[in-house]
Amino acid sequence: MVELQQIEMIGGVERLQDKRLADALQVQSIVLRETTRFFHGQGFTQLLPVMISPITDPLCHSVVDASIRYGETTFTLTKSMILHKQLALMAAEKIFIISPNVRLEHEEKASTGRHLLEFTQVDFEWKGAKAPDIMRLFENLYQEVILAVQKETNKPITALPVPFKTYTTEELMKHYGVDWEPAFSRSISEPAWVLDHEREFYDKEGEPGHYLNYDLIYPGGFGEGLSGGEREHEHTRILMRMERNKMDLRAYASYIDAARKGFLYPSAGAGFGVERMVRYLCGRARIEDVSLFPKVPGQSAYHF
Ligand code: ASN
Repeated sequence: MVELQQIEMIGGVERLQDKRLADALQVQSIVLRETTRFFHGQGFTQLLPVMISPITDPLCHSVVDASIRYGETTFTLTKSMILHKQLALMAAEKIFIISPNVRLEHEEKASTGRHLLEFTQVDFEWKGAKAPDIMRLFENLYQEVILAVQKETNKPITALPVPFKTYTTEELMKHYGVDWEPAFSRSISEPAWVLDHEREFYDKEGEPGHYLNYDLIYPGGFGEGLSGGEREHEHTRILMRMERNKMDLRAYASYIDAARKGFLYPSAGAGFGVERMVRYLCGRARIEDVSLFPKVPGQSAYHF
């Protein structure tokens, strides 16, 4: 018979009674409530999340495969809903999803303090929008979240001056080197935008070698909290960008076909990590400190 009391649990089940976790849960609840209210107020339609699909975000870094074979189909767990967001714009012009994502990160990501194998992002997309539309939209959402958290908790956070300052990856690399993010995040005292990242095929290229995308970086070493961009939507551009990123085109045949038929539209959007925002607002050292059932890269024995 299994001696239940002898099973050792990561962090111990007692941590669920930690007052700081209850505090984070309250902040998370406010973030989700205010976000939902905000997007509905701005005329966005809320979608249900997609959790399995033959296609998902290819990401620009490697993770452990998370696929499930079912009959003739190989489903993969959603890494982000970016491709489904683009397709969903056929059904509604402005959309958002509170979207569970699974990214089985390799062990080296454990040291960042901001990666979980399973996390939730608020993912949104707006047909016909440009980068500044999304940046201003998020700043407004962020201010409303801050006001609510201030009012309902004792957190010493203040409303922030907007628009946030904007930098480019080019200038930050000159100043801090290729791995600019940690030092830059520690050097700022308010969130800031960083433009022009070379990454996945779907972020639109403007001038050759320059990308119409943006990340939001939290201050104090909390690092990246949102990423997004204007999107490639034309068939030939998508093929060219996928080939350049050495992607397996056969795996994305249905998406490429939708683009060929003209079903993808110009759009822009972004996604912000819920746990990362809560960690920043609560000032906690690591992302698992704000998660009830965290899955941390590199750990392997889980009970919940
Ligand atoms: N949600 C992001 C976006 O909209 C994509 C991602 O999470 N990788 O660009």
